[in-house]
Amino acid sequence: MMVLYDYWRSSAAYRVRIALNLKGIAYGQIPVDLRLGEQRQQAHLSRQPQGLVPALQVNDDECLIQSLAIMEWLEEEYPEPALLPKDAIMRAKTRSLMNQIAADIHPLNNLRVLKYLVDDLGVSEEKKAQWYHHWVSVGFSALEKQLGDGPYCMGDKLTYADVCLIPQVYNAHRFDVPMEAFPKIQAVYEHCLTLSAFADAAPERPGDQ
Ligand SMILES: N[C@@H](CCC(=O)N[C@@H](CS)C(=O)NCC(=O)O)C(=O)O
Repeated sequence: MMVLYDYWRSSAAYRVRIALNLKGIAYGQIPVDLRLGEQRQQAHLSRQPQGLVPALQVNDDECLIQSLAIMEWLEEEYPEPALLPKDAIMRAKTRSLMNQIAADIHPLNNLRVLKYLVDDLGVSEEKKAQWYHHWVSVGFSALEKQLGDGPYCMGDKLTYADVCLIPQVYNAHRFDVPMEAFPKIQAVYEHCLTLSAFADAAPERPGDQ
């Protein structure tokens, strides 16, 4: 069975949990507690040299890292249900949304970046929150313009763009980013959470509390 090195609140790990659920793949989970710094311990660095989660042990020999690379591998090895469109232009547009979230929004509000702002650069908690809100809002403003009538990012087909978006919106809610300016993003979020693959992967799952 595959094993996911995971942290419940990690949005990159949350992407992979959703993807595994959508593909119907059973997997085990080993927590790597980011708050305790376990991601920087040698045991984890030997599987993920960057000191980040997720990492997915796919067999006895191979442990894959980087959520988008893992998702692409899953798509190749488990093509059904397809989470990238067949049409090459639509596939490129889907990957564009994935990258806007995973490469342009998420890295700026990652734990280690926020920690560096506060611990090393002496930024106040208030300014840290301002930084977070600013970069998420810049990213969401652009995304909002690219979404249509839903219910998914790419219209009526669920894709990896949704798999990337939902954890980022969860994160934005957690940091109290006002969502009024992003009604399409919020609607996709609410719709996806009605699906068990998303709800079961959520950091706070229904029934947890
Ligand atoms: N591009 C990476 C990002 C991974 C990443 O940033 N993970 C975060 C959690 S969402 C992490 O492990 N942070 C630990 C830290 O900042 O110390 C991916 O998609 O896998």
